[in-house]
Amino acid sequence: MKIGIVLYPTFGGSGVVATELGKALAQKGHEIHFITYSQPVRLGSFRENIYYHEVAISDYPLFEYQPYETILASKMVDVVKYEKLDILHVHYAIPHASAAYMAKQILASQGIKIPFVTTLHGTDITLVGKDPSFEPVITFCINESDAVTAVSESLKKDTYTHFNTTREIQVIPNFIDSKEELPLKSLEKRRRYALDHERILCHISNFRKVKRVEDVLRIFAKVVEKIPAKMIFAGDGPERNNLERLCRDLNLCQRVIFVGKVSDTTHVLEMSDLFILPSDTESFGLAALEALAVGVPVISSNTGGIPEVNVHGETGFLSAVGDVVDMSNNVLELLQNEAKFQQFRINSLRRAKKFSLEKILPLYENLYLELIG
Ligand code: GMT
Repeated sequence: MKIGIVLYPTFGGSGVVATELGKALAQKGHEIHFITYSQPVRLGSFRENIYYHEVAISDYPLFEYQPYETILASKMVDVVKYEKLDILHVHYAIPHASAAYMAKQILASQGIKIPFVTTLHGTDITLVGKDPSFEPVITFCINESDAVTAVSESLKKDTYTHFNTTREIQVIPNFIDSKEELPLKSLEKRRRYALDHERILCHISNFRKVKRVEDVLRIFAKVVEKIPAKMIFAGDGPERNNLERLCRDLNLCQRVIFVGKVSDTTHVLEMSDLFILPSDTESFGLAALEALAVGVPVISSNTGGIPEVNVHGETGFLSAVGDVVDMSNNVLELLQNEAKFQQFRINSLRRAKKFSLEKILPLYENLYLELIG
């Protein structure tokens, strides 16, 4: 099949999922055309069957805000028409689904039929999408997409709660290239960040408010009262300054490392003992799945789709949002009981297999085939 994938090229989970999906489909012989405004971070260098079409934003002085959606829709029309695409798959509803709808109508007026799939990722529904300034357009696009998928049961439920739609939404969970065995922890790499007797906790995100990064630090502060440990923060975003300030206030700077944005999170995860994810809302928690896939148990909140990924008492622990005391106790419960910790590591690896690429990829392929007919 010739598939157009529209995505955000940044570090966000939806862009990562879309890029990895395209790469996996290309490896299976499909022709993939990524359409977005800059090279997706996870795309890497040249790959067979993969093409990238940049949506170039022109800077006309009349526009205080550049009409990205219009330029994107025009680009979609062009790519579908001249690359002879069979289907479009847009990740994150805003503004990709409405641009796809517009492109579809333009192409129909020229006698070209193209179905489009919209995958809902989370904040396009739970935070931004339900806002009255977006809601009518998102409702319309959900109803007009040829198929709609959501990355978790929880997100599907939220979509029905927040939008006036009864259309079918298929849950296709996010996926991971799962490993057979626990990776060996590289002592040499680890020693650059921690002493041998210290534990390493990590958090990876875009540091938006919804991630509650300050909770991560408060959990860590309680943990280091009891055991020697280091905290690695990977990623960057609007809350980083506040977080660094809190770090100084809590006198934790010697124990906390900010590595910034990393395109391959495995490097950080493989050095870590536990992953901390105390988010306010999370439709799935791709970062948690990435941790489980390298045998790193997860201490998280119990919000949204996280319980569909992290199993309480098996691959980590779940607590109410904001309950930093419970979360720090859970960290200590695992790190102070070596047998339990090792069992949780094995469970984590096993759990990640439920979301393996081999299981999830055919769900998308079958959906495309159904729509193309
Ligand atoms: O977490 C973010 O703010 C980024 C956002 C995105 O769309 O890039 O992530 C959402 O999609 C991910 C991939 O499906 C999910 O794993 C995240 O849980 C979801 N984020 C939220 O719901 C807050």
